Amino acid sequence: MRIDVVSIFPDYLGPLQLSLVGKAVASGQLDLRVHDLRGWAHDKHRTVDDTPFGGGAGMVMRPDVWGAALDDVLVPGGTLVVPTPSGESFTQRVAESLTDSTQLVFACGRYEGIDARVAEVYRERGTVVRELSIGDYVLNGGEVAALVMVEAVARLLPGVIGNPESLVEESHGAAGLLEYPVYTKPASWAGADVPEILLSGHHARIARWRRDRALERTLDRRPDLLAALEDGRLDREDRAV
Ligand code: 6GU
Repeated sequence: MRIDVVSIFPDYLGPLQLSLVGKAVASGQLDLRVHDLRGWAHDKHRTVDDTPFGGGAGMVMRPDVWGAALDDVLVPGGTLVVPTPSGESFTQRVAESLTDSTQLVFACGRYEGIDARVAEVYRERGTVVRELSIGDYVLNGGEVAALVMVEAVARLLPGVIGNPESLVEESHGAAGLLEYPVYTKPASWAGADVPEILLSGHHARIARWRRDRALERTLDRRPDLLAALEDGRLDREDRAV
């Protein structure tokens, strides 16, 4: 997959050189390119923003500068991702859907955002445009949100995670539940013991215990996720929890 990130702060994307995503880039699994939006500004001050029509606080990013950048960076069939607090929720399902694209272009806005015609015009031209929010709070720009989304997508690409089984049981995975608690050695630490069942070797009972803890946790912390489970996703033993 190719991922392009366009920002006035390209250095913000530096962490993508580290850890698993960095390895995916180094191994060629991920073709990651970070661009400075100011390279497409056309005045000597390299202006990218202006005052909002209709008045109000702050500045808005100019569509002509963004248009020049996106025309150069988007390849046919590429998906335009616009991180914005007014977007649809970015979820694990959305991350999974983004892995179908051969190219993702992240357009990171600052200030009060990007002129609304940019998303509209690229949509009209047939580009898939996803305006996405990573949560109900406000960041200063799209860069940190782009970091979050690139990491969530990159770890789903084939070969990026060494053991793909670790993708199966995690929170927000296929079960629709939060993940059960996990433990490692030592079996006793600070007066706290690892639950005995996990030392028993009874695989079926361990699986049931983990499922029960996942259900309890989800009910306690994210009842909205339980309510959203499709019919038939809970078995009779689940209902007893
Ligand atoms: Cl995607 N961008 C900004 N600026 N703030 C956010 C966000 C995105 N998601 C949540 N808050």
